[in-house]
Amino acid sequence: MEQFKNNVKKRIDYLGMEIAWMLREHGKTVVGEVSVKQLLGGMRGLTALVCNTSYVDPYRGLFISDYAIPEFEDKLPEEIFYLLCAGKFPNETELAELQEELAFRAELPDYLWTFIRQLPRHLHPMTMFSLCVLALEGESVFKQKYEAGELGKSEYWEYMLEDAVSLLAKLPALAAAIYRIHLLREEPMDYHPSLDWGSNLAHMLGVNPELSFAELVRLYMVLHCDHEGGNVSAFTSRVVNSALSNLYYATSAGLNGLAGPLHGLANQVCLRFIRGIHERFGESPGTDQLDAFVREELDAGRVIPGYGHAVLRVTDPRFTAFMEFGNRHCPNSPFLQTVKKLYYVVPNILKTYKEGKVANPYPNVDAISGTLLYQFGISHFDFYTVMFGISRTFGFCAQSIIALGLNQPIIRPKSVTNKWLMDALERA
Ligand code: FAM
Repeated sequence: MEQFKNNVKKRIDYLGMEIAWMLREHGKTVVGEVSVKQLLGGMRGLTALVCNTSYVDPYRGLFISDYAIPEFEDKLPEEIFYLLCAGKFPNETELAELQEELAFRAELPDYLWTFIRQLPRHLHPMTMFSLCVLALEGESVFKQKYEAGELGKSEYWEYMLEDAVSLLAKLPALAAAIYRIHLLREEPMDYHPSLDWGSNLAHMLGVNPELSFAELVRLYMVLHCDHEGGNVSAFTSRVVNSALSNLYYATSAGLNGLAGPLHGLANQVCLRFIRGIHERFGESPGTDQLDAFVREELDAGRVIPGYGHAVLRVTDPRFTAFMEFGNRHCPNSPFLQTVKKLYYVVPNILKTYKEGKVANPYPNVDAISGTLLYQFGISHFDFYTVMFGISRTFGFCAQSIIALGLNQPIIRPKSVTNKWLMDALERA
């Protein structure tokens, strides 16, 4: 992995130079302020982190380096990992080097197979997935070297990268094993050495041999890979890693955040939502029926899954990319048709709901991703967030590799009490 490491090192050196300049010239310059509302409101809109792997523009969506979604949506997941870490796409030989390494490390250790088979069946697949990543923790080369006192601070990132490639390499076999053994109750499929990482995942899931399914899995992995640093899962993973907990600990922690219904679980909730609509109105509901249904949900105090976002203020470009895929590959799917009708109905309702309090009435990625997985044969909804988690692990890993390369310290903001805050406000 020499070329990969060299390219990541170049990026870290470049970012490090920028940071040195900012600290030298502007270490005490104030670039923002915090309101009481932000302090009490989940830090929404507060600029408090630097994350160099990706950026979310409220109106244009996800950027990785300077590339917007239409410029990278046709790439392989391993190319995206390269871009997240090195800030550039790999050339042919660089890609081949990384793919060879991923293939070399893809096999699961025997103890993990035993662990997977013994997992209680009632656990949610996200719980299984997170537990399995944690169970691999002993594989961490970073941990072994650190404990042996063999690591200088400047080498931390290199061993994070080693661990990242080993972990990512194993995810297709690991996730597919959970799906097949526990949800399908079938035997796992063998890894296919001639296939790339994403095609192997599609192949090992074993639900749909069509090329278009591999294409969907590839797109799914690319679109979910990272979404800057402040979302629940990425931030959690980074905070855990900032204590020098290795990437297995950090990834498992991030996955646990992703498992929440306001975050990654929304894709599974969305599909149940659409199925609920079909059960009630049939597979071709009218827009007036959908309008009434959505209003009922809101009146019952429930959120409309797949709509809204903490940062985005337009339709999520990841939603649009999936919609284009759906239009090409399954335009007549009743689920896709209902997603489209909801897109027509929901924003108009959310715009005026709670006196216009909903900051973004438009769909996010979760409003459609599950629909496509379902259409292509992944019929167990509980697995959808695992798919999200496999992909998001690329981002968790890249963020920590870069942060440690830049010697970022342990994350530890200061919290205060109501009393402290009220005293401060009285003095202001
Ligand atoms: N349905 C109903 N109410 C909503 C809503 C929705 N889809 N989105 C926002 N609101 C409400 C929200 O609950 C809040 O009400 P209260 O002040 O009474 O608590 C109000 O509108 C203002 O919230 P906001 O500022 O617009 O959004 P937040 O930044 O607080 O929250 C989300 C963002 C994503 C948690 C929120 O929009 C939501 O709950 N959406 C539905 C769940 C979902 O789709 N999550 C997936 C997000 C996705 F991008 C991801 O992480 N994978």
